[in-house]
Amino acid sequence: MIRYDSQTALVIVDVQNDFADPAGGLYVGDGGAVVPVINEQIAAARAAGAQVVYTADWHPESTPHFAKDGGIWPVHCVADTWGSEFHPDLVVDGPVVRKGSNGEDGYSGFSMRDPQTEETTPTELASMLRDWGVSRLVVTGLATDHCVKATALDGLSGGFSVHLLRDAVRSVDLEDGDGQRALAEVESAGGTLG
Ligand code: VGL
Ligand code: ZN
Repeated sequence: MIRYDSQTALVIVDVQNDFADPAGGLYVGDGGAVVPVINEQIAAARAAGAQVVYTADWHPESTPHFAKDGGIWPVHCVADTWGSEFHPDLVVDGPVVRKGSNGEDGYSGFSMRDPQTEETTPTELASMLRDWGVSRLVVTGLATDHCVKATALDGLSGGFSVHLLRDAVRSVDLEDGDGQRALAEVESAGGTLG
């Protein structure tokens, strides 16, 4: 069991229908399996006085993030659609950080990248965590090889310690092994896996 305390935040990355439901626009194989695992973690975190925060991929209808507009991804997580809603079984008990609403295509919960200028701007996540006095993150969600990885790596470079919960993540695996490589990258950047 993971240790939670008041200086720890459980970060739940993008557990949205488009990733977690087989009918979703960018279904991550077995994505829905993370939901009960994450719900247990939410209960444990709350019982120990830890913080719980969610990120949501949140795109306009057209964005260079999407293949139809010059990017690489099928349409997913368009703002205020079924696909951008959280999985219906996910317990939502904490603030939500939305990313991508202006067409940005960053993956991290901490920052957004303007695809035209490549300029990166922070989301409210880091300041929220600092206001709470959080120093340690437990990172979960979808997808291991994109938003989970980017959020974990940004957390580490932002000075947080990061624990990634293997049972509570799943990967897209555009290329075989992407998920495994992402875990290795997080570990070699100083994160722990468990
Ligand atoms: C994600 C691909 C595109 C993710 C978001 O949440 O991991 N992956 N947009
Ligand atoms: Zn996206």
